Amino acid sequence: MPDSNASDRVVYRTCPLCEATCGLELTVRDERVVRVRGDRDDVFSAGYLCPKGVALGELHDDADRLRQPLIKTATGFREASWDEAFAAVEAGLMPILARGERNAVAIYAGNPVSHNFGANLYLRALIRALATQNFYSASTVDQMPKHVVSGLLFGDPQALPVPDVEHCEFLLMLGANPWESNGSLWTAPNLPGRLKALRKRGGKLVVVDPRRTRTAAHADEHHAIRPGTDALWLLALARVIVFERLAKPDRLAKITSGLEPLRELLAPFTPQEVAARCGIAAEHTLRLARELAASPAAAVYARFGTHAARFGTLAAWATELLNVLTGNLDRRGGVMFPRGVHERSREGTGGGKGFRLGRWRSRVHGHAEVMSELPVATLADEITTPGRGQVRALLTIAGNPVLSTPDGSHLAAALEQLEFMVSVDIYLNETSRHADVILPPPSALERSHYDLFFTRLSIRAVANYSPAVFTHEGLSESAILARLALIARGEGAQADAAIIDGELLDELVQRELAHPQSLLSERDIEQVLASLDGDEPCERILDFLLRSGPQGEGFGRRVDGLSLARLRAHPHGLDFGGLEAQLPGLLKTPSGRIELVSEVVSAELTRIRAQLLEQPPGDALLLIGRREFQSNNSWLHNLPSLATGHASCVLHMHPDDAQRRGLADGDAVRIRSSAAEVLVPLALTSDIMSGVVSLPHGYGHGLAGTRLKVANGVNGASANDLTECVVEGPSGNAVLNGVMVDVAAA
Ligand SMILES: Nc1nc2c(c(=O)[nH]1)N[C@H]1C(S)=C(S)[C@@H](COP(=O)(O)OP(=O)(O)OC[C@H]3O[C@@H](n4cnc5c(=O)[nH]c(N)nc54)[C@H](O)[C@@H]3O)O[C@H]1N2
Ligand SMILES: Nc1nc2c(c(=O)[nH]1)N[C@H]1C(S)=C(S)[C@@H](COP(=O)(O)OP(=O)(O)OC[C@H]3O[C@@H](n4cnc5c(=O)[nH]c(N)nc54)[C@H](O)[C@@H]3O)O[C@H]1N2
Ligand code: SF4
Ligand SMILES: [Mo]
Repeated sequence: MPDSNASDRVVYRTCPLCEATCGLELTVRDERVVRVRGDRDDVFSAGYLCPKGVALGELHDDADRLRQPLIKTATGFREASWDEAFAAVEAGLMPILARGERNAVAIYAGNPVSHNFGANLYLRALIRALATQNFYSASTVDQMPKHVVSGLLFGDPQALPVPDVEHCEFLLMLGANPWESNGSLWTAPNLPGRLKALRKRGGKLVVVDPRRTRTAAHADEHHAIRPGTDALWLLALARVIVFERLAKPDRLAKITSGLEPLRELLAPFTPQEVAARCGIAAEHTLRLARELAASPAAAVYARFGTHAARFGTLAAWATELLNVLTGNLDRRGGVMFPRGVHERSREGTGGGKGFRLGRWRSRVHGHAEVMSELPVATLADEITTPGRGQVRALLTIAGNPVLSTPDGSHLAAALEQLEFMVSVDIYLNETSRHADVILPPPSALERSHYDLFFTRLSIRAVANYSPAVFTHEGLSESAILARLALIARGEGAQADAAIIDGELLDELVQRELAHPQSLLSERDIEQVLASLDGDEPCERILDFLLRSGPQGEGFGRRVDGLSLARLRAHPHGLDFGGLEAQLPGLLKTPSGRIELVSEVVSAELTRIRAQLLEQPPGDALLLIGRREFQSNNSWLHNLPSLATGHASCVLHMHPDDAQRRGLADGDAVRIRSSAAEVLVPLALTSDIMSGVVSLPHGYGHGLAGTRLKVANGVNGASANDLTECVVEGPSGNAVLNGVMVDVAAA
């Protein structure tokens, strides 16, 4: 810790790196961050942080982080002015757009977009300007099954219930490892602490995971499950509850349709039948089903490991089915819908248009559209397969699909076939090296921050705004996306980003005016707009959202209501309380009820019987992933404090499996899948179940033409060279866990 200094400046900000939204205290001296600590006064995180948050200063200072646009030339990239860069984008994009085939330009948006409110708000303008059906994002290598199920059941794919961990007494957790990941689709800083508290007050934590993870080690019970079989096992739990007449949906019964056919639908999934396929003995399944049903406040939570695997949608469905059958959906201590602080209350109607998928299909493989997206697993084939609608240009925004999406080397080769590519990214990395133009947004400390996205998934309605720590010479990310949108619309490289600012704000105004209890009726709209706070246009949009949201000051209606100004005055955040019951008001299904059984679900139940339940148990070696505490997908490996000093990218294997193959700890091994083969060191551990091996993703740096001095020296291969372009089912999510592999001495 540095000695304090009279010129030190202490600032508070929310960490934008993962979903936990920790409050940080940064000490700045001579325009450098000299210390990062957890902000003990933060209303939500109370001082908690992890090593990634500590590295934010290092990320800002990283000499390899891009500060100027880059344009590709015959001899490599050269630095360019912003005007030159946008002119190059216009020159590259217009000839393709002029051919009149709107699907010829694709967009891929990566995970950091969801941690960046400017990018989040303005991405919409870009998508709209291009009007392409080829929109892809990290959602289809992550959580799309969860959205599909919320869409089908509740009519709103964004209505994602989260465990009420503060009051829960029995938490059944599958395919999640919050001890390393800090939680996902479940915003709660210091989840390890909250889970310890759950157990301390007499609650029970049961973890289902092919590996004995750190989370599993802190649980009351751990059950190893064969990858890709969670849906089967969860269906067996539901069967026990239904057939033993333990279901008590209580008040949910009145607002749920589809309870009647369950007996028939679930009949084949007996604990005995599924046991050999899942690797969990029937006696445990029976007992856990009974315990789950008997608990007055239980939650079933399934995450990444179950979604990015075979039958991910069905696993997500069976998860919510259990929460409904036990009466724990929307109940204190069960799973509840976060309240949000800036979104105009969704309440009131209890019914709506519902959710549809498959409004269009991908050209080559016919995958269904979901939430206006196509599966990124199919992007490479959309680029390489000739024909009308072939993707000829790609814009990547905050994404590194070459390392993060399946069959990455196939995608990398496809990117070389594009006529034109633009990356909005802070690094010249494995993906952006393929771009013709790279546009670098400000660092995380050069922009203001508000969690537009994760407050929707939070166990408390918390609002926290952080101003930029450092000033920035270049363009904001929202301005970059606005300029791209204007180019796409044919308004030229010089067009003023303010056009898009005005349109986005106007859209919000119109939406508010259309609201039955509009806050703007009887208001002078010009005056309201002039009163919006914020140094940047995206901040004024944020102010509008805050002021019109459920906690908002309502444009003068509530003196103590929320606004950007009020948040500025509260650097440790404002807490508007915990989870509250929200049904049936939140439902947007056509019937106004929870629609448990749909055609999509019935078809998946038929498919899992044929393809899993009625097949002999598999004995192939299956590859799964592994997140580690200091990692963040593919992109923090250039920071010495996080990436060096430990060997991460090693293959974990059970000693019995190694013995059978004549392998020993530390051996160099060749992993082969149907997609490719890679070489990595082997580490033996009995923490992984036999028949399963694990390799972290996000490695495989060191590719020619990248500018990542530290990362390029980190050993490791890309797990996504091994994964295949296979999707799990109706959500189009890639199957990243449970990939069949062979392992042999290298
Ligand atoms: N095998 C396997 N594959 C996986 C996973 C797995 O567990 N196993 N996990 C999946 C999951 S959950 C996810 S979310 C995806 C992530 O997939 P992606 O989002 O495609 O990949 P990231 O590695 O997160 O890359 C983020 C990119 O954003 C850039 N970046 C960082 N901050 C900013 C910013 O503020 N603005 C802009 N414009 N760029 C920025 C980084 O330099 C990097 O290039 O990977 C998925 N892939
Ligand atoms: N340190 C760190 N934190 C992160 C990230 C990171 O890269 N590093 N990434 C962030 C992102 S983008 C996300 S989406 C979240 C994800 O956060 P989580 O949802 O918690 O996901 P993981 O940490 O990948 O844990 C998934 C677990 O599923 C297990 N698993 C694999 N296959 C199966 C299966 O078929 N069934 C079951 N039951 N389990 C299986 C794995 O062994 C692993 O322990 O983490 C976020 N936080
Ligand atoms: S847990 Fe997540 S939000 Fe908290 S400091 Fe670490 S990376 Fe940042
Ligand atoms: Mo993710």
